[in-house]
Amino acid sequence: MSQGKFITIEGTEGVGKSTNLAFVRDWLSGQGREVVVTREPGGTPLAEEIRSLLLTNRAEPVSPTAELLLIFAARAQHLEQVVKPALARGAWVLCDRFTDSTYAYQGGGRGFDKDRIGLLETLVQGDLRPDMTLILDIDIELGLSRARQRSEPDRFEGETVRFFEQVRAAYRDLAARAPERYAVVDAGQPLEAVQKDIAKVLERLNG
Ligand code: T5A
Repeated sequence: MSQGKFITIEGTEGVGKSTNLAFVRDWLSGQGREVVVTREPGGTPLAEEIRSLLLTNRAEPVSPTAELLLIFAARAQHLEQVVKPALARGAWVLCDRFTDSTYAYQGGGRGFDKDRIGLLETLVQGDLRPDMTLILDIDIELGLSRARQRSEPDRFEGETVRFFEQVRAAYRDLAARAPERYAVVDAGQPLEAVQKDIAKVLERLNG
């Protein structure tokens, strides 16, 4: 049985990850793949509890180091319980956010040094990295307005536009450094055009 592929979808708030995740899942299933859809932080009962700790608005300031460690604690659980077993049995894993979010939000947004994040990445993941990462890119104000129409802001969505500009710049930097792994799609377009572009990227992956 060959190992499955690990695909991640990334982007700033309200960029359309959930909407397009369903499109990618259906596209891959249509190719006869077993697809496991999951998300970070989360994906297992314990990791979902950590997610809610991270996203809940609270009066107590959250230490950026505590935030970073909680994210990697959830990731360790998710990898062992869901991602690795699925890949090992030949399924394709489609994950809403992964470690690129950590480089973008905790690195770009909070200012954590990339090398420190890299140490935790190696500790938790060993050499496991996504085979392909789709970055949905959007004007920050447009994404936030879409996200806010849908629900009340969580702890991250309450951050400043400047914070999200840094997150967006960090994603672009990741993509520029390893163009073979990343595909950046303009998510400010109408949904049909976004999905047309995503399908082109998936065709490449399939071939
Ligand atoms: N986080 C996470 C870290 O800081 N570090 C980490 O390592 C990790 C893993 C998780 C938070 O955790 C942080 C980052 C995040 O703040 P999340 O729920 O994964 O949060 O992320 P959000 O960005 O908050 O996800 P959302 O569910 O809010 O946004 P989506 O999934 O990007 O957007 P979606 O698909 O729900 O779309 C938003 C709205 O826009 C519409 C949709 O219908 C929907 O109403 N829409 C469009 N409208 C017009 N044109 C299009 N092209 C559209 N596409 C979607």
